[in-house]
Amino acid sequence: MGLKRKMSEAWLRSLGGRPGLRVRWWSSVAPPGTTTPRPGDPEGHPGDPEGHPLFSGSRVGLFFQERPQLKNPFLEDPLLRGYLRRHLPQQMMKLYLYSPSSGLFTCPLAMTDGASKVIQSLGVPRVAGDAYSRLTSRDPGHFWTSGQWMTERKGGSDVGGGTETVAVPQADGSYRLHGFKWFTSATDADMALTLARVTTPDGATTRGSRGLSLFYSEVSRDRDGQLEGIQVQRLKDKLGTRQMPTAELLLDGLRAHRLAEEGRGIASIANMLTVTRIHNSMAAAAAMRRVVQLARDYSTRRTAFGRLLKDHPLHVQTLARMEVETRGAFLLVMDVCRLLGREETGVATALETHLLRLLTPVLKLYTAKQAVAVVSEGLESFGGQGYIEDTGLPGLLRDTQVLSIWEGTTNVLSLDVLRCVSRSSGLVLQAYFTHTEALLRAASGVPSLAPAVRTLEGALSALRELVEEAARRPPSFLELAARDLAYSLARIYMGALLTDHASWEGAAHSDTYAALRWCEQDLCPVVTSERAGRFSPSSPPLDSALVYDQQD
Ligand code: UCC
Repeated sequence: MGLKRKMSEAWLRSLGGRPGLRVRWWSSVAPPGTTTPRPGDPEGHPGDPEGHPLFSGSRVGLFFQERPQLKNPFLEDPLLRGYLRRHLPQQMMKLYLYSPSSGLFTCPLAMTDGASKVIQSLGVPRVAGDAYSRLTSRDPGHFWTSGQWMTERKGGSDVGGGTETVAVPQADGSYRLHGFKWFTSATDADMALTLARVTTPDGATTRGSRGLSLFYSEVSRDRDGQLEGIQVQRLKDKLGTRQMPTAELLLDGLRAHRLAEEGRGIASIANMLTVTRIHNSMAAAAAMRRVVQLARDYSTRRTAFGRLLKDHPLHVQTLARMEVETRGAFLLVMDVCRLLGREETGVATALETHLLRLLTPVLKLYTAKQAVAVVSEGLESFGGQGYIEDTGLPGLLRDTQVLSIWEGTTNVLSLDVLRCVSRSSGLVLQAYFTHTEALLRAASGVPSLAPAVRTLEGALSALRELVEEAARRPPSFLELAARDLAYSLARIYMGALLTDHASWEGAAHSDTYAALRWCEQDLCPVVTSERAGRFSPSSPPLDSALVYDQQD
């Protein structure tokens, strides 16, 4: 008799039950498709043929209620179809539909896209010519995927402080890499872009970001099938994205080629970060759309308290909130894709280039947070079924959680926003204000949108005042304000996009309603927090006292 059963019987005895009583709560789950007769079921039996009471051995299918059905994601997405009718962007739309069904293949695709952009931006150096033709090939036999190995043992945010890998120059102009890459996603890629410190003849390196250079390596095997210059230490045991291998790699003399000027590693790989951050955001918007579609379908099948869920106004209100978030995310992702497309085809104006630089971190940080919240809410809309692995729903949440972590966390990206503001001497913000005002002007002639336009104009002007005031404050003010500032930039811009979309002649009533609903939230949290004193010098010690509270 197993330990579990012994414990169960002891527990039963302690309750006065008889050990022989047939309570089999540890029974295994029945094969998929079988169901248990339920109380009130006219087909049901009061007990099984052996006379055990109803439910004496629980046998369940995957869903007690009808499963939600994933219908055609394109036809079921009026926003997408409307947007396409209006803008018809080529580049990214397929990815939006494909992403949640891709089994995370979109991750290596993101890095492949990013790597080809980096190589292209460097004029396709001869040594990477073949790789470039493979990364951009449509022939599956020729196509390669690329990894991006940036994160080392000391962490992935402070790349300049944490990169220990060294690149030892070789007589033929190539390098040998020695180091430990701690988080390499899509480990099965054919090549990778990575950062390392070039050594001098006596083995010295330059510290910090200025010591980093960009390298390209192919992943190859020797005649015995062993990886050349790479030892896989172990696969990472991750919360989600388990379909895609992530590993710790020891680079043990890996052959590599420097792609850009020495010491320009971060600046050179920045193009890759831009592209993968946009892919990340596309995955976020697509995950939201997927869970909303499933929840919407389920609400037409599931009955509770005598009515379908779709006939419970409170349930539909919750779905409507998810829908508004999803629409805002979608429009922002597509707008940044539009800017990227214009930049890549050489037709972007200076204003659009500045906008792309500012909006990329804003987009990435905001949509990732939205996706976690919306997908979590989505799981809840299935009740207990959303918590059960058989339904496939919990995996959606696990896979979504990574979006706010990799490719720059929310705070790191908030600081990136500040960095690009100061490096551009404020030009990125000027571009933001100019373009947002233009979007609102275009929508201001539509009476039904007037409340949204007014609210957005108010928020924009409050934001402008805060930014002007911030320039007169010490740097610590802006650092504390960074996250709320990024959220404010996102919410106001998304509101302007929703309003603009609703002002289009082909827009539906629901587009107007979505824009109005979006504007019900605090559009400028940075001003709210500032008014509450959250960025004053007295705040950090209070935060510390709260977090590290030593009360007995
Ligand atoms: O997690 C990882 C792998 C996961 C798999 C990815 C798949 C995703 C696909 C999902 C789809 C489903 S990889 C590691 C993730 N780690 C990061 O993303 C790094 C996070 N940290 C940062 O972003 C930091 O801001 C750093 C590392 C860039 C900050 O370093 P520094 O040294 O302080 O950088 P600087 O001094 O600010 O910038 C150095 C240069 C400057 O150029 P110059 O010298 O010309 O002025 C900057 O303007 O780099 C430029 N630069 C940028 N340019 C820095 N950041 C950017 C940027 N974002 N865009 C353009």
